[in-house]
Amino acid sequence: MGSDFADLKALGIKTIVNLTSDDADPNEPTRSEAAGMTYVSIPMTTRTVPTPAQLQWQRDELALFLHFGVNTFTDREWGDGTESPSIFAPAALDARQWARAAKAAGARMMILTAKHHDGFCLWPSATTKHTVAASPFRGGKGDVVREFVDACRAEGLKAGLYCSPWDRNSPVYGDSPRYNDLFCDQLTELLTRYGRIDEVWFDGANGEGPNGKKQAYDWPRFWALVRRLQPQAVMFSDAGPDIRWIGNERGVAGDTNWSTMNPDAVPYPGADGPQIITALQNGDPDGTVWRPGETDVSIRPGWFYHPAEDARVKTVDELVELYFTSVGRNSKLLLNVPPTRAGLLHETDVERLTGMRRSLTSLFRNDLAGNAVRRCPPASGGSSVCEIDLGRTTPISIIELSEDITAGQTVSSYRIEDARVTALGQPRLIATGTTIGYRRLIRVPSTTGVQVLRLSVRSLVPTPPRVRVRVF
Ligand code: FUL
Repeated sequence: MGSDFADLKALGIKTIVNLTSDDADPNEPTRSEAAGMTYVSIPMTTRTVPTPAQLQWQRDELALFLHFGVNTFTDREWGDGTESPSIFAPAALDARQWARAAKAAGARMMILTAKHHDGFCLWPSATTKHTVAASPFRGGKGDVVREFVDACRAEGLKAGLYCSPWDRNSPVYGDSPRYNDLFCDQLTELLTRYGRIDEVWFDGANGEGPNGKKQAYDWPRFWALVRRLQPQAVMFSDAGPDIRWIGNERGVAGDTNWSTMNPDAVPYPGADGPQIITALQNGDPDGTVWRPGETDVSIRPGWFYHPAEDARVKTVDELVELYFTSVGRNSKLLLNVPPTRAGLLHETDVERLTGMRRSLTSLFRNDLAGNAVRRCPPASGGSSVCEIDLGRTTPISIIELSEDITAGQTVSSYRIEDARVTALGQPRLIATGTTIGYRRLIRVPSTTGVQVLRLSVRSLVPTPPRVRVRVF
């Protein structure tokens, strides 16, 4: 031991941190000195864990995103803020139809673009005239946010709101303190008029105002306001604070995906650079905050509805694949389904959503490991090996692994083998990978059948994690 310390000292390392489990006081780090080194044992219970709201957010697995506004009527993706409110005229808007489609998809929440970059407010805001109140919708008496929230409640869904900080209509955008005041007023309206809101979604888009100056957002102020007005809501942005962006809009979470993050890795929403995208995709096993990744992707090429994309709606198989690359990689899927100019979800999109859920239900219908016999010899040093005996030889197509994330995320690698020894004297490798987290879905290429699976996991802490295994 003494010579190990000498090596470490030569490297300039003076403190050794060890994560302990049951052999230490569960709450207090212990310290000891040896050979001029400080040895700190941090109880495992100090590992970062999710808040109840983050846990629920993840367990919900799927939410629908609804991009709707003046862009729906101009056929654009980003409005420039000069659109006349008179163009906003959805003749058959029915938020209950959105909510029913969300339920049929198995989503537990919907998130609406209350304001996008064009600055048009889907609610009658007192902060600007650029709102639904100046549109023909419901004779100028309409409130899309109200109808949206009411529909969520009626169908038992949670409601979330996206309010873009970038506002290309506001004359005070770029005049930083004044715009920050206005933005806080808009958030206050959204978070006090409509009852409970469970997710507040921010992007980091940041342009110049009419004064030619770039707006400096006061993120700590925005976040503190949301926390005060809706303490149970999770806040999403590149920089959290509760939920992080997954780093792309293709629907693919990092194959290695830690829910913990180093908060300095992405200092503010909209920060850019390859190392930031890597941090968003993968998280950080040594991260000090719990900030799981949300995977946002659209069912169509664009975020807003464009008639020309009616034939380019993702297929059921593509949607199921997105579920595997998001939920199946320890993330949550936020699937955008944009309302049409009528104010309805397009029938093709609804049919695909329903088909996706039907397909997922059938894929996960029959857990072949439901009555399996598990043989898990005592494990040590953070590694464990379990054999799962399915009771008979059977073809399998999906293996699902889940950690008990209420205790944090600790598995850093896994390996699954067919325990039956082959002619070469080796077990056959089925899959190997890194993180598990809330849910890891592994597709197994067609097999001739397997009876006993051997699962080996390596953990960051000495106590072997509890990993649930399901087989389909
Ligand atoms: C981005 C926006 O610029 C896109 O228009 C879209 O709203 C996407 C979800 O977020 O930041």
